[in-house]
Amino acid sequence: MIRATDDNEYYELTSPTLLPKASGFLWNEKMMIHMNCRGYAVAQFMQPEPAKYSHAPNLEAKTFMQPEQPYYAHHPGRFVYVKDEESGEIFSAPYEPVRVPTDRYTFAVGKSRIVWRVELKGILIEMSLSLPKEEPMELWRIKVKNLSQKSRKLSIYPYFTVGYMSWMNQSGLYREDLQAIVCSSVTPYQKYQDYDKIKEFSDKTFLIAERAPLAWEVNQEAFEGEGGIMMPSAIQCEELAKGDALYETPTAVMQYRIELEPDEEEGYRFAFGPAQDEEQIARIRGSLFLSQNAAGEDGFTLAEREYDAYIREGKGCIEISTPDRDLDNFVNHWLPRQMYYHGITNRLTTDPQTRNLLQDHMGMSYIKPQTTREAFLLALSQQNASGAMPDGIILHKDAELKYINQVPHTDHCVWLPICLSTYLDETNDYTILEEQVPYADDFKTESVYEHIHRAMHWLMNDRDERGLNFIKQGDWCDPMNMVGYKGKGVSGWLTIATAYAFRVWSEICENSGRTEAAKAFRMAAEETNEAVNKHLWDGDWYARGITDEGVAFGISADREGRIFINPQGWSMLSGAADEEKRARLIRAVEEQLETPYGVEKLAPSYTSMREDVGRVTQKHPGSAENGAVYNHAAAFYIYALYVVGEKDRAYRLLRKMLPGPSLEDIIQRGQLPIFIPNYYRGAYRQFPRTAGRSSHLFNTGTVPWVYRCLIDGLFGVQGTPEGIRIEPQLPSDWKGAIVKRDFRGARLHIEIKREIGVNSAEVYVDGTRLEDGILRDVQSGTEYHVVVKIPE
Ligand code: CEZ
Repeated sequence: MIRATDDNEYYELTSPTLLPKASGFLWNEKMMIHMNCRGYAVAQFMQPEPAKYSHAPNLEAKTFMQPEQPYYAHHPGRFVYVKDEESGEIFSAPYEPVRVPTDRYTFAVGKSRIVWRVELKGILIEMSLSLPKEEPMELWRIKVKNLSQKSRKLSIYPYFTVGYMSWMNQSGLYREDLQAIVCSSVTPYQKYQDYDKIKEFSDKTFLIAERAPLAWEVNQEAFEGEGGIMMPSAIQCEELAKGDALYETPTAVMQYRIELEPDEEEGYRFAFGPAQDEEQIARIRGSLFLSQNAAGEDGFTLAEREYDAYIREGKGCIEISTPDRDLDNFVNHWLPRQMYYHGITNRLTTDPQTRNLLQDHMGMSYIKPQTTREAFLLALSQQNASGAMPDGIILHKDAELKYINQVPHTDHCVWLPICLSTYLDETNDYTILEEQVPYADDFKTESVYEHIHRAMHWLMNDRDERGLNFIKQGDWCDPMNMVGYKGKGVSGWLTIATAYAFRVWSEICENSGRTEAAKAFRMAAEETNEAVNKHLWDGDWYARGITDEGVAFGISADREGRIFINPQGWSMLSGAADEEKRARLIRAVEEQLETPYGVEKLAPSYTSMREDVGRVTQKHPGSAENGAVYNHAAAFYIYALYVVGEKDRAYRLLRKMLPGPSLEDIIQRGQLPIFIPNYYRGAYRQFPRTAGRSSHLFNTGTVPWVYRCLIDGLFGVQGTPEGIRIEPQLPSDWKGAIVKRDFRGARLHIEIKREIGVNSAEVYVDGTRLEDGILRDVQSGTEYHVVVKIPE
């Protein structure tokens, strides 16, 4: 039902109904498309703000990508209707809109291509989607094959939804000269000042066909008629009516009539996407279909090939072979891809939240560290001289500051040293600290070191008399907006995270020869930890915060929101929790937050508004920050478990981030193991029926933290200023593992194996034992053979 192909290039699902929301996604420099297994699609392109060319059937709200997207009969999608001209039977691929049960069905999600193979009544329909590398458009191949013993007369109707484009102006027609359906619209606006921007928009949607269709329809209502979307009247007629749309909802459907002998097949290719004008559409057509290179390859094939190469650039720096094949597949093939997506697209926003930009680029340290460097320098150039980081980083001169970035959150500074440390571990590029960068509100230029120093001091000062950090309208938890809006409330998590940031910064100072500063920040971390223990320890775990009215929350006295995961994990990172506290809080987490699907963000989930905590309590219990298995928070906790050497607990939770291995688990999650979603439903103890359900949202800060769990924790191959420390933390029931690690231009082939008589890990490099497990002076271009013997 669900399996990786032998070459691990694709992940396949063989039923359209088992996991009806299963999906895959593709992206390029300008767009993203999220395709579900039944043919529904959500696509966005940047101009520079996200925009659509295939819209919902009614006026759509503009919002960031949302979890648990509902699908419905008229949801935007890409489909092929098929009519048997002899029997009159009608069905569709991949499954929607007609929903005729298939004889055979495969939804295959690849890294640079999504393919469906659908067999029905002796006909095979194969649909395949790829993208070019730069341009926002979809490249579709559709193949029809006669699998039956007799010749067949068919009409096939590729159907690309265009939807409700605009209330000001929308229309569409077939252009013979372009061999394309062209739909036009004007993005609605009201201020004349916006006209200059609007007039440059790609407000047209095209469907270019390589082969001239017999007929077409461009009018959604005329197409559906009384038959409706499942059995459109236009398809029941002999030929589509070649209609147009005049301030009517447009659509793009074409008809091809074919006769196929047994085993005979026909192929069609289409390009679907946004354009500014007809000249551009003509150019696109010319380059894709009407010209060839010296090798006889046309633009379409070349674009597919270039795209594949582009996606392959997003390689990680480890390749693993462990007793857990699903983990291997995910880590070797899909996890770096998801990190790369974040680093390249910035989640399709022009003003990513500062913490997101920094963490997404922390992930890029493992793939393209040069990009990380640039992102950090850009972020710091938008810092205020007070040390404060803004809520969003502007990536484009015309970017609009989004709603969430108009809400003051106080955590952005902590991410600077934390994310930078990963970049330094990977590259050892301490020269970044000396790079001169301006401030947003001051003419002076200072080094990156000074910038972060100021950020650390900002955190040190933005505190109350107890030494606890103010939360204002949120911290890492965006919707925790009413704890401190009156100016007094503090964040327990942020205070703990600040202690950790000081600790990390102190190490960076030490490594760059700044001993005094290192000492000062080590002390600052200790003092902060003391304040944390004095004011936030609740007996068995740490409180999440203290409200404007001085009420501690996330404590045992609370009926809902008694325990939050973030303060617990981070207290292990910051060093606030000593061994005894650690044991207690780990037990509390296991008893109250752990579920078969991972560890929940808080529990019990709030069932009604708590006005001194904020809108997080208004989210549906078990969804998102209100007690889901919010994977980003779960990853922090797992990382912390590795840092304190809790390898079995860490792995148990890490494994739960992936659907499976049992079919039952995969069905409950509803998702293929090709990305980690931002959450699985939680509130397991309150609503077990829905617990485990995937949000299907692949935008998440989880992935770089999972990669850190693998590099710094599980496989123990973290960079240091001297070289690389080899210190694996395999779960007890693994006999061994093999890891290929690319590091600063060198390649390490590491074999980890249990051996009788070994008491603690022994590391051998090319036969010689390393006493402290650190391989020094790693030479670029060299291959190292490493053996790690660990106790039986
Ligand atoms: O966004 C994420 C943020 O992008 O939520 C995280 C936060 O750390 C990330 O920076 C935890 O709060 O506004 C909301 O209520 C939502 O919670 C979104 O902000 C949330 C979405 O899941 C993002 O896609």
